[in-house]
Amino acid sequence: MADLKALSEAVIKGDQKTAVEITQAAIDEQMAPAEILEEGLICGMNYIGARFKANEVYIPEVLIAARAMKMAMEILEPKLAEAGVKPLGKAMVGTVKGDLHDIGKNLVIMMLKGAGFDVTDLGVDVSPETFAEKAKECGAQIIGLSALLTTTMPAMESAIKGIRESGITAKVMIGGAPITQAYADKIGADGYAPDAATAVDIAKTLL
Ligand code: B1M
Repeated sequence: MADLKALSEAVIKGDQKTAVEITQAAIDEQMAPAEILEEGLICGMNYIGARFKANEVYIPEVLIAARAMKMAMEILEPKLAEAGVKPLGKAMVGTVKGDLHDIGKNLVIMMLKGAGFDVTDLGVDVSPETFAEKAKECGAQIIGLSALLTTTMPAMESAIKGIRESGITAKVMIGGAPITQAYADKIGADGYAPDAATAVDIAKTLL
């Protein structure tokens, strides 16, 4: 049986090959994609995050762990998406201007896809204008904004302002490590989620 603890360890070590192999083995064994994600990949990345915060590992270690997680995600993502029976709604998600963190955003996207949402990934460093333009283009019902830096939190407020001024009626959901419900209320977001799993619940209530 595929060992999810070993998968976490492969992410922690930045061992792409093993991370992909165990993920594939778990998929082949019909393990639930959400379990592979939560107990294997997210668990490993959270550990690296805590050690980075404690200055026990540095940016290169974090980057190789993030790369291993991304490689494994590439094969897991279609399985998460397959779990959705039919699109629940249309969403688009991006990391706000000035912010290059995308691991959490990608998890939110994968979980939304897994829950059956049709999701457009806007990438990172997304300007308020781009959020508004793309929402019009793809007809998103939910626009997700992610920020990981206290310095990029204000870009969320600018994005919401730009979206509202463009007459777009889509609901805006925000999240990211420094974000709180109080901040979401302050800047006029329609929803806030502390993690990717809750993001799915909130997105469903916003439809
Ligand atoms: Co950066 N970084 N980083 N970093 N980094 C943090 C965020 C930091 C807390 C580390 C620290 O100092 N302790 C700190 C921010 C401090 C602050 O602002 N208060 C920090 C810093 C300072 C920086 C740089 C400025 C460092 C430097 O260059 N001096 C720089 C900034 C670059 C930039 O963006 N302009 C930088 C760079 C980097 C790397 C490139 C090395 C790398 C990013 C790789 C990548 O994303 N491709 C990196 C990483 C990996 C981290 C940490 C270690 C981990 C972040 C992560 O991926 N966590 C992070 C420390 C930490 O969090 N402990 C840190 C795992 C991920 C699953 O969690 O993204 O929180 P998270 O997402 C969660 C929830 O927040 C939520 O769901 C996700 C899953 O459950 N969520 C949403 C996220 N978005 C959501 C959206 C939603 C709903 C929920 O709705 C739409």
